[in-house]
Amino acid sequence: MLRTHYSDEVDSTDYGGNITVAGWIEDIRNLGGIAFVVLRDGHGKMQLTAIKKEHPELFKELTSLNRESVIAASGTCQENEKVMNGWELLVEEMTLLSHAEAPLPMGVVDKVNVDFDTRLDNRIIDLRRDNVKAIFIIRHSFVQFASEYLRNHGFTEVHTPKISATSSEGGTEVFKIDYFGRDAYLVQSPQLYKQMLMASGLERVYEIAWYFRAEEHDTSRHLNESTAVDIEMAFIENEEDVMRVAEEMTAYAAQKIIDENSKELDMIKANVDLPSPPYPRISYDEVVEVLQREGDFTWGKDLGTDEENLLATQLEYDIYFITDFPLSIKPFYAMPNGRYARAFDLEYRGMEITSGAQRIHDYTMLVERMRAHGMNIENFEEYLKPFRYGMPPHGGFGYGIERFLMRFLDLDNIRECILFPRDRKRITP
Ligand code: AMO
Repeated sequence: MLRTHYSDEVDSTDYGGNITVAGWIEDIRNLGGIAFVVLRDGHGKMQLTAIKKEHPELFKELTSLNRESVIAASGTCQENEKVMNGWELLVEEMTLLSHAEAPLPMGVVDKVNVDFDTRLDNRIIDLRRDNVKAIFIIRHSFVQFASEYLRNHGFTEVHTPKISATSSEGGTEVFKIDYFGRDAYLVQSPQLYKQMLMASGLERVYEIAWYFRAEEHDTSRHLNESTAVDIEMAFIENEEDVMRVAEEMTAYAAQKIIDENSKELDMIKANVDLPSPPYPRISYDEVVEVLQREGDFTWGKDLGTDEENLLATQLEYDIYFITDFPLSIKPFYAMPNGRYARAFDLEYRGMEITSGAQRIHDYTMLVERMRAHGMNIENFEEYLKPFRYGMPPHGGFGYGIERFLMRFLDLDNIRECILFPRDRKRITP
């Protein structure tokens, strides 16, 4: 390798010895006879010190480099309590690995505000900033800990197709593609596949899934390509069994992030407190009462951003479930319960982060509901087939990863939580 140590690997046993480090030049302070360089690697920062009279050529070369150039540097590791980490590298040799052009399209450490589009246009440089990189380290942890929770509870990770002949969530929000001359769609959710799998004997499955949605909404909470933790579980009694997984998984992952990512959480300065489960359950009818007390709202309408914001001001809960939605506003696969559906949303600080339901497992009832939704049954034969040959009662949820992170980390825009956002205007980088 090009280095012997990361910035955070050096300890007192290295003092006095020769080490090699590598990274990006964040800053150079040339005081004439001595120069201090802040070098940043994937683990943190360190100080390199170059002394002109000892290495005049090296001094000249190093101090003439542009910021963000990539170098490897070797020399004596010297204890120095006055500098960061308690040591500095007295540079004796340097290799320029990659030259950075100047000016940079945006600064890495400068305090000047950069607008969000410039940041996203230069996402790789944006990611060099500690507080931005921290979001993706926490995202990595969330995926790890949510998976850990599910695996510990008998869920098998699966990967289902992202190209399909049919669409699951209906509506116009679907990307159509040309599949060798036939119409196909990018899947909006693994919904149909995870339900089909319930007849396979893989009784509990989860997927870290891509959702592709041709959303009309161009808002701070919608993406056209997003990710979710999707689960499906068989032999449930009702949706309550599914809600328990959603809340326990949330609490487990949040606590593990708090325990293991304190450095990154400090960089983001987020208020990550979450109450312990069980989270409150509030029925749609109760929510409607609150909304009607505060303004006009008709029973049977879906909840939009305005309603969610209003509820956040009226209900004292940070996180809660809305249950028992009207059947008419939930997808065809939701299990009916009179005029209600056995479906729920998980609301976190005024935004839906998850929705789920007990599903219909009876073939005849499912076909009837699909017809009621105006669907062409012929297009769904493959989905329906497993329902004819032994389908247990089941349910599941889709849990938006970016939505969760946005709320957990107190971020204003969902685009902060995905590396390369896709929205109505953005398809690059
Ligand atoms: P739903 O459509 O509610 O349900 O999606 C589930 C969750 O995925 C996230 N999400 C999004 N995040 C960002 N941008 C989007 N455009 C977007 N669309 C959805 C949200 C949402 O709560 N098949 C069902 C789930 C199920 O019942 O299992 C479904 O897709 O956090």
